[in-house]
Amino acid sequence: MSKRRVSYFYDPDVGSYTYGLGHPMKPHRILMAHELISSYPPHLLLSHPSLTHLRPPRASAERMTAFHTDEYVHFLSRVTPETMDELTGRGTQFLVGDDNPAFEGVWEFCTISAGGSIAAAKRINEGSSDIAINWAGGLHHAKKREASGFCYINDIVLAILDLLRVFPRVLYVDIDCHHGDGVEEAFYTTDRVMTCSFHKYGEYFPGTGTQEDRGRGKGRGYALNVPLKDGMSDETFKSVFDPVLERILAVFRPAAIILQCGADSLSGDKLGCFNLTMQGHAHCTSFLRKFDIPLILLGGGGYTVKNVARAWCYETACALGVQHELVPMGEEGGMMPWNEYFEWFGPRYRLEVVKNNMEDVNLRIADPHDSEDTPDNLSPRIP
Ligand code: V1P
Ligand code: CA
Ligand code: ZN
Repeated sequence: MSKRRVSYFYDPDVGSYTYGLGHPMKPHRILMAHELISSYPPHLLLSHPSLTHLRPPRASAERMTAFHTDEYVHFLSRVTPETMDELTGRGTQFLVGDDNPAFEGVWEFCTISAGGSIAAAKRINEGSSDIAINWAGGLHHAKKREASGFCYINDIVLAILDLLRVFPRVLYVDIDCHHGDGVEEAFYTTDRVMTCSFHKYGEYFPGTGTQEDRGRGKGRGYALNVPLKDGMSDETFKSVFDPVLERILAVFRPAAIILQCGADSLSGDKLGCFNLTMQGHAHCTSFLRKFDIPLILLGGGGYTVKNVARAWCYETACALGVQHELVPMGEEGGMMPWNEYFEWFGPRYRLEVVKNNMEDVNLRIADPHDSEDTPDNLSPRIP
């Protein structure tokens, strides 16, 4: 496998923010992933000759208004837990419900997350990297004037807008268990960005992303949704992902790709309902890497934090093409070096996310008495 110049963006402050007690989103998982990456012999990952380890500049309010309204960005830059009620009109504007608390440092957290994705796009635009990674990004639900689903600033939309200054066509692929609604909506009417989200659909947040939603106007056919059911296995996922992406790459011919690697599609996730192993999830990174098209890897969801750290560490290795140094070829997992969070990875202390015995409902044979039970969702239409 040929070499790729990889940029890895990490801000050492990111893990210190907290959405609050009882909230499933834990920025600390990004620090855990970083510590795990750092625990491998340096020449393998962090000091690999093809990897540049960078601390991204924080995104400015002005950069954020490339997508978000001035009013919303101004609000976010000022809101604190104390001023929340007054600034949101008692919770009716900007931040809605318990999903998006005005936690201490929310603005700084947004500048770190967005700063990493903007810096990643810059490296790709300059041609100084083939793959750029920001595990603090991937916050795909944020809307133009509103936070949604734990996402305040849509770092992905900001990165795509930057890529469009240089590249004629950008592909966005989203393997988070949730629908990438914010990114889809932002580019719904353009033929320069194709969005493709794989997600659980049916009584599941945010409720959008049917196969029928395909884009509008000039953008018709440039939004693709693959609605899925519970228990998605590596084999079923690959059997859908590979042909869909092969076809998109052949027909749309993107000049740059963003892969949102939401880790809530892994087996055992606290909010997710799929059954992917670490390798099944990382297959998407390795698959897209093969095509030698500039690639940005972003984070996203992921609520069983030890597995998020495992997957993003392994996917950093996939970007470098050294994953078999961490997990021997054909094996389910590999030994994990001692690290700051070693005890979190017990009882096996291995770099692995194993599948469980849940049923893969995507494979259930269509029952003529149950209209919900059709295998249609496994054959998406591609323009
Ligand atoms: O289901 C909802 C809303 C709350 N109801 C009124 C509907 N929210 C979900 C949000 C999931 C966000 C996923 C984000 C991502 O795609 C990208 C980072 O992964 C939700 C859930 C849930 N089980 O779906 N919110 C919460 N759980 C929650 C639980 C405790 C405290 C705060 C939020
Ligand atoms: Ca998705
Ligand atoms: Zn998610």
